[in-house]
Amino acid sequence: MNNALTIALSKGRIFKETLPLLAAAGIEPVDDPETSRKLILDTNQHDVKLVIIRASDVPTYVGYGAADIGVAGKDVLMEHGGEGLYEPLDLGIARCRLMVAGPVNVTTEKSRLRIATKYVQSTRRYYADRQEQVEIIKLYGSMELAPLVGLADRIVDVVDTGNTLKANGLVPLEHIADISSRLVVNKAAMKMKHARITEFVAHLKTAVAV
Ligand code: PRT
Ligand code: MG
Repeated sequence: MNNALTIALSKGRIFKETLPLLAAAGIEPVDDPETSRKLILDTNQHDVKLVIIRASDVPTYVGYGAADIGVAGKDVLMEHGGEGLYEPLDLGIARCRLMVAGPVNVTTEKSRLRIATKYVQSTRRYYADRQEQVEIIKLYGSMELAPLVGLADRIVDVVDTGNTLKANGLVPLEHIADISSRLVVNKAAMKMKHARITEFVAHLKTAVAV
């Protein structure tokens, strides 16, 4: 029986904050993704591999079963929709807030605001719930620039310290959701490798609790 585990992670804050949790489950990567160019990292366990991918691709890899398990921000999961995924555990890491932000001291009288964001689905849902008509402009990054050059009236982005908003003359205006990273598991893998995955989840749950 194939009981090997492939775990999908993104570089940067998620990788860094997931490392101690993996260590609690007895898993330690052999290479550091920040210095290695490898996209598949071996670990101290011969049948556990880490695949290093873009944060927004994690639900796709896990949903299709190319990875059994992954770690993804709730912001990313809300956009993806969660098809083919279980979300058994809030890891409480990479915390931030999904917010509407805009320029200081600007009162917009427009009937239809333009909102720049990479979070199109969450933005659409947020304004639909409030029955506000907005025009959504999809961007892939540097959302803070959009209001500065007249591309949009507001942005929807994740905010941690708020320093990036501040540095660009923007302020947080409305809170949409609290965000943290979640463990996601492929639904078929959960059946096929049930004992192994439940044991792994239990180790992480204990590590998160401390
Ligand atoms: O970079 P890439 O395009 O590959 O993907 P990504 O930006 O989604 O990945 P990454 O690694 O930057 O973020 C992964 C996850 O971390 C996100 O999906 C969030 O769930 C979570 N997270 C937590 C954050 C932040 N905090 C955060 N501050 N993601 C992004 N940011 C950005 C923020 O938008 C701002 O531009 O970091 C910048 C600094 O934030 P401030 O508020 O501290 O200035
Ligand atoms: Mg980033």
